[in-house]
Amino acid sequence: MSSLHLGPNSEKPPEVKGQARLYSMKYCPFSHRIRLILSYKKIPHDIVNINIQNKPKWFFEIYPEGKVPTFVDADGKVVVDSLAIANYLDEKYPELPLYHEETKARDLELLDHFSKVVNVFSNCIHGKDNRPLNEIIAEISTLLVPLENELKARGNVYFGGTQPGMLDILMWPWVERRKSLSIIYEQPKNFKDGNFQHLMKWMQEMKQQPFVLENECSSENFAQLVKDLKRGDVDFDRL
Ligand SMILES: N[C@@H](CCC(=O)N[C@@H](CS)C(=O)NCC(=O)O)C(=O)O
Repeated sequence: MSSLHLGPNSEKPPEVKGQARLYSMKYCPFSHRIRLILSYKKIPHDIVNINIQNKPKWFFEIYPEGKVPTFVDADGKVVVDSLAIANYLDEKYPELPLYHEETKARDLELLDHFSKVVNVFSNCIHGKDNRPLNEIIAEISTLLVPLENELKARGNVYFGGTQPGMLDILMWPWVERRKSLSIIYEQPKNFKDGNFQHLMKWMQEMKQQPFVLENECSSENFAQLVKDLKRGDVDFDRL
């Protein structure tokens, strides 16, 4: 169950005894990572959405930095930051493990590498990158090369093998929002799909996973949110 985005006049929704809770924002890619894991592993939880432009006071009592995702486990333990929450959930719910012993260290290295893509993307959506879109796409493409090579070397559809794993899931929110860049920049993008055959196949397969479909965020809605944020007129519940 997911709520409207709660603001300063809201009251904290009562917790359901024995159930974990994710504080989230519908379009936040970091929160999206955790929603994907909760769905994939079928972990009982509820979702409370936060208006991150105008936060409720009670939310700072849970996490003084006031960021989402914030995960509050059934026993009251608070875990913040998407990678830390993801690792916490994977340890606590080891069914459908998201790492393999042999590839865990490399997965973490590649996740660290992928954070460079996340940074480029963040600069774009926060209006901090004035380069033409094709230059930005060229930089992202260069950053994707080690990921393409890794998929090829692993010889499976997913980084996780025959099923999606941690790297697949934690990268996905930005891949799913990829088309928003040309909408935000109002410029066509020139991404050379042919150089990324394994990633393209991976994307097609990921798209069809039920837990991915359940949590879909369209590039159009995301781009609209970014434009609304820029104008300073955002209604997280309108889209
Ligand atoms: N490193 C954090 C980033 C989380 C983050 O930046 N969340 C944004 C929403 S997408 C947020 O809460 N922004 C509100 C704020 O910074 O006050 C993570 O991986 O969870």
